[in-house]
Parts: sequence; structure tokens; C-alpha cells
Amino acid sequence: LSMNIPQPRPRPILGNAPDVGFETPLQNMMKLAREFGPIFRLSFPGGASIQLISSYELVADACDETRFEKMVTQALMHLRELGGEGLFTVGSEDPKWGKAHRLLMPAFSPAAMRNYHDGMLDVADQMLTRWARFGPETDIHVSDDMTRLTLDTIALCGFSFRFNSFYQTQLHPFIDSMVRALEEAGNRTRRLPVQTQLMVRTRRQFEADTGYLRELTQQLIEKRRALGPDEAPRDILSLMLEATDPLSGERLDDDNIRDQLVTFLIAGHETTSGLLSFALYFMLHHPEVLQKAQAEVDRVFGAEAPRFEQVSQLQYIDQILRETLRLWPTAPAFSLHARAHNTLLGGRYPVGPDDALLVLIPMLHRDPAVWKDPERFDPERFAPEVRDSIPQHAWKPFGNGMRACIGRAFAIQEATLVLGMILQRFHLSEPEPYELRIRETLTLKPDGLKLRVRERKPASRPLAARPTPRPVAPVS
Ligand code: FDE
Repeated sequence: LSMNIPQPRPRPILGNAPDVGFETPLQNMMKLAREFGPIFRLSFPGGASIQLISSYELVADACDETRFEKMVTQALMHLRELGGEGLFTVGSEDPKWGKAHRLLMPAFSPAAMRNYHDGMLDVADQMLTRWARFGPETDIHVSDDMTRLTLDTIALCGFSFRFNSFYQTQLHPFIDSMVRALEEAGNRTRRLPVQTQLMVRTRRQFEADTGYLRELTQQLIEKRRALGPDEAPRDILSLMLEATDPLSGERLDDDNIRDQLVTFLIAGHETTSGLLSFALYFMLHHPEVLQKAQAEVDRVFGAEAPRFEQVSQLQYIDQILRETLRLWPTAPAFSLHARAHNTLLGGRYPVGPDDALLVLIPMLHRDPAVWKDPERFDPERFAPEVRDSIPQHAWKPFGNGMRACIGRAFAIQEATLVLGMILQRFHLSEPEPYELRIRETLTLKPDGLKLRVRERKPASRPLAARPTPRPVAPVS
């Protein structure tokens, strides 16, 4: 028996665009889900419509890859202005996806993470040194610093390029352009094309921004090509330039490499930066969690610089990250559609290949059918003894199946290492009481979160990092 799918009352021409809004679309959709239930429809200017699903039952059904697959929606088409035909924005049937996927997989396997350890350590150390120099009375703007960290890390590990964000007071212009362009790409989904046509200044800015992103990445490729064979570093860029697809024997062309670079810079830093920021937020607000994590870090890292093998031993920090991604998955939605005419839940909801299904991950992660007391932050949900009882599709912060996040191991490696290093070195506190406010771009982050840090046991740090003792009496 097929059921009607509810929809908030659409306005003439604008449809449900006003319900979604521009500032906090995701949080508005979460509110609508609480009101309209686990499946509801929204329609947009120009006739596009989506069905939002947010219960475990529906999402698990839609994650069956024999019947459903990733859909390149209008929103993703707008993103192509930035990410071109990179992994994130092409359809699975496009040979460009399979080719780049096969060619790039080895660079993101758990084993490959060892190659990135020194780069991750290098950037994290820059941030922590800066924090130590600022001392305990300076406010640290968490999201800004996490963005510096994650952008510098993916660029250094991936392309041996240094943004040197911790040596500048302003974020790199690349970040400004990327953030503005991402925001505009998102806004275009909620406007009529003619509206965008009329916004001349916004359009010019968008063209300038996307042009700059392409130019900077193009330069990266050209500079690398100019290097001799023994000067070139071994990194993801060298893999993209040299490796061949095991199936077709072909290489990636330069345009596609450029698109992949932009894609990795976008996908690899905003999401991971948000993850780190939310994790710090939760730890600041759950002192018992912070304490337990710090005890683990002391046990595993001791006072030494962390080694690669030690990072995966930070079990409890891994639980904190998983629980953080449950409540605030920083890439909060993904799109699916039926491969052919099909139904959800054995005939209850008929859906065709043209119907876009949007998985609202934060609502899935709050389904009371799976999660007890879902709003409560509790890393024990992911303790090794109980983790296996979480149903397969109940936790999806990295998306689904073959189109799931290729950067998962990279993001977790980086976030675990960085949280570990922060706790190893500092006591954390908040300069003032903070109430969670979430800022949305393509991703989510805690807006305006601030942190203060005080160094722990400075004597146990390696000698080189210790300040030279001051003479007791002035030397005359
Ligand atoms: C992807 C992804 C996803 C899916 C989407 C769809 O489906 O549409 C998701 C959900 C995600 N991803 C998530 C995330 C989170 C975090 C933290 C991250 N992520 C991170 C990262 C890093 C890096 C480098 C990355 N990431 C990347 C990526 C890529 C390239 C992609 C696409 C894939 C395909 O499609 O093939 C993704 N990522 Fe992520």
C-alpha cells in the first residue's frame, strides 16, 4: 500500500525555498524532519524536488546499492563550478569516476597513512607551538585554527605545498575564495536561475573565485612538472601525475588532476576542521570525557613526540570522534536515487530514478529506534565491546557504499593525532560560557567557539623545546 509523502505548504514560484532559507538550511531541514516525520518532500524554484529521509528504517533500505545509488543532484552540479569532474561531483557511470577512484584508492588506504605521519606532525606542531607562545591568557578561535591546520595538512601531505597558514594573521586568500564560492554554489540551489543571472556582482565574484582556485591548482601542477625526476616528492600529486588506472591503463589528464586537487582541498579540510572543532567543544563541555582522554594520551604517547603506530592505540579518542560525528556529522547529507522504478520499504513509498532522496544524517543519527537518549553525548556508545551491536546503516557520517568517503582513514588519522597532541601538551578551558551555535557552509562548524590553553608539565618536554633559564642575577 503506497503512502502519501508529506510536504510543508509550498509558496507560489518559490516552493519550499523559504522553509529551507540561506543561513542554516540543514538546521531548518532538521526542524522540518521533527515536524513532518522521517520522509517528507520539498520543492524548489524551477521545479526540482527532493525527498528527505531520516529514519534508520528508510535510510537502511535506501543504502541497498543494488536498488539505489549516489545521485548527482542540482546542488552537486553547482559544485562542479569548483570541483569540476573530480571524484565528488561525477556520476558513478561516468568512466572518469571509476578511473580516478581506482587510481587514487592506494593513496588513501590505511597502510598509506604512514606516509603522511611526518606531514601531519609538522603542521600540528606549528599550531601547538603558536598556542604555547600565546600563553594561557589568549583566546584561541577554534574553527579558524582548525581550518588552518586541516588545509595545511591536506596540502602538505597531498601535494607537498605549504600554505603556511600559521605564519599569517589572515587566512590564505585561497580559503576566502573557496569559502565564498562554496557558499554561492549552495545558494544557487535555492534561487531561480534568473535570480542568479540578475545578481551581477555576486556572479562576477563567483567567477573570480572559481578562476583563482583553478589558477592556483594549475600552478601547483606546472611547478611539479618542472621538477626533475629525483627532485619531485612522493605524494598524492605525484601519484596522480604518474600512475595508470589498473583497468584501462590510462592516466588522468591535467584538467582532471586539477579538478581532483580542488576536490581534495575542499573535501579534505572543511569537514575535518569541523570534526576537530566539535570534538573540542564536546570535550570542553564534558570534563569527565576530557579527563579520560587525557589519561589515555599520557599512557600511549607519554612525553615523546607521537609515532605513527601509537595513533591507532588512542581507542578512546577514536570513540570521541565517532560520537562527535554521530551528533554533528560535518558533511551532513548525501543524495541517492533509485536505479530503476522502485519502492522504499516494500511498496510503501514509490520512487523513480528522477526522485532525489536526501539522507539527513544528523536526524538518522538521532533515531530513537537505534540510539538511546539520542541527544546525549556519550562516547561509550562506541566502546569496542558494544560497537558491534550498532546496526550497519545507523551511522553514516562518511556516506554509503562505493561512493563513501575516500578520505575517511586520512581524516581519522589526522583528527586522532591532533587531538592527542593537544591533550598531551595542554590543559584546556573556555574563556567564557559558550552555547553551541552552528554555522553552515557546505559543512557544519561550531560558530565562535573559543579556547584557552595552559601548558602541562613543561619540564617533561624534550630539551630543545624548553626555554633557556634566565640568569638569577643580572650579569654585569
Ligand atoms: C565523499 C564523502 C561523502 C559522500 C558524499 C556523497 O555521497 O555524496 C561523505 C558523507 C564524506 N565524504 C564525509 C566526510 C567526513 C569527513 C571528516 C571527510 N569526509 C573527510 C574527507 C577528507 C578527504 C580528503 C575527503 N573526505 C575526500 C572525499 C572525497 C574525494 C569524496 C568523494 C568520494 C567519491 O565519490 O568517490 C568524499 N570525501 Fe569525505
